[in-house]
Amino acid sequence: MTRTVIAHLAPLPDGPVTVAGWVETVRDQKKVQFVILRDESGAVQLVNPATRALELEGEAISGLDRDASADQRPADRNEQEAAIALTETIGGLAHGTMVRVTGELKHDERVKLGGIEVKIASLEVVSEALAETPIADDSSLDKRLDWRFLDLRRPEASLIFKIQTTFEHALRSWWVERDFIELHTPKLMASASESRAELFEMEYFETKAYLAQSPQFFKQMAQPAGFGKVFEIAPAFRADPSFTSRHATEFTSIDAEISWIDSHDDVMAMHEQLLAAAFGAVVEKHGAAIEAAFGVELSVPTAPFPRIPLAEARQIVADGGYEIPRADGDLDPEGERRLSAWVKANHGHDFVFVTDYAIGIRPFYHMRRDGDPSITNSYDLLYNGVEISTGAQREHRIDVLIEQAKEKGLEPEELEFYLDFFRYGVPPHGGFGMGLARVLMLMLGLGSIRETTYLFRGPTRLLP
Ligand code: AMO
Repeated sequence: MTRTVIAHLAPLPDGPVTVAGWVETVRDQKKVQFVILRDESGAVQLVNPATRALELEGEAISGLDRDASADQRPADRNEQEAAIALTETIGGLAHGTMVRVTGELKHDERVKLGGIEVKIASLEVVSEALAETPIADDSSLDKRLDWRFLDLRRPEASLIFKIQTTFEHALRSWWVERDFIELHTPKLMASASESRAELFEMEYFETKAYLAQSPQFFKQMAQPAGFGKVFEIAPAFRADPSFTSRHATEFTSIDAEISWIDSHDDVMAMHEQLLAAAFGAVVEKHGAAIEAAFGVELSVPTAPFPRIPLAEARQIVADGGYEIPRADGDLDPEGERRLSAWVKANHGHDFVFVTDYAIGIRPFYHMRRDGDPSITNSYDLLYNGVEISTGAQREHRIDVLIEQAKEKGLEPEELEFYLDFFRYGVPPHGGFGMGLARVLMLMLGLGSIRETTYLFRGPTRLLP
């Protein structure tokens, strides 16, 4: 009989079904055994009735007919022995054991778990689990990550990745419907793209290679290539030795880049519409489950998102009684939190674009403001108190670009391949990069991107 996933049982009429999954709990009562079986879609109660009575009777008959061949025994005795075997098997099931069960589906309002249960006719142990589970509900995050495949069996954990799937699908759909081209850019590079710090270097035959910190150069290359609008969702690598809740050494970067913009305003407009659509899809599909699992009433952000120039943002934070300690003028994490709280209180919004970053804290490829070259045409996007994205208009004028690279201490010779992109005609363009795990962490009110990354990579974690 073909397997029915548990979530599809409820609409079926009473009758025979086959389900498969892992044993969550076994409740072995005097006269009846209950098994909670879970699969990727949900959990269902299985029941094995009148088991103890059969077992007692079974003890009485054991020894009498056990030696007789099966076809010589009365049919009901064979049935009894099968029932005893089933009872023993269920009694010995360890948490996590994978089983396949055939039985009778029955709708019964009294059953707390979904108002259905399956009366077990046969149960096959497909893959046994060791009796001792190495993690428990109160295990530390680090211990849970050591046993990530078991940790992910928690329904709230798999829900995160169902949400991630919906979110990414919605991003892609939004882009595809608007004729963006999807890129897959190389993650092995001959140079740094963001900064020399945080760069993973590796042997590459006779030379050195670096792991891509961002698809920055290659998504920009699509502009002189005439692609118009592009996106990529792919890994990025940063040799960042920090142990914060928001940094990983490998993360999934969501990137977009568009041609023929007038300024970074056009990038922000695309960015906020994209997010509104993707959050809409998540709320529609998972809103109720998110509230049940994480206690978060997720709302769809309305465009336009508030926009606040960095200098003003600093003033707001200072007026709130917090002195940002960073000498470079950027917001620190506490400053980001306070600014977001202010925006929530005054604009009722979970998102805020912080704009007009000074050139000192932005990379060489950001375009500087016409009429005020101390400021870049760039922004950071904060969501619930944390930076999730950086975006900007790019400098596309080759002579200006070379000057800015030199000013930042970069060797134009090392960047020749990139600079060539700007020598044969290139439209004005801009885009953003956004960390997937950060968006999910903040969306679900979780404490770390380790929870929202399938397999986290950090300075001391390469396993599993
Ligand atoms: P930036 O370096 O700000 O910009 O990165 C963009 C976004 O990527 C995420 N992110 C990270 N997530 C987890 N761990 C990390 N170590 C990490 N580093 C960055 C953050 C961040 O906001 N090329 C530019 C983007 C652009 O201008 O298009 C860039 O990479 O969410």
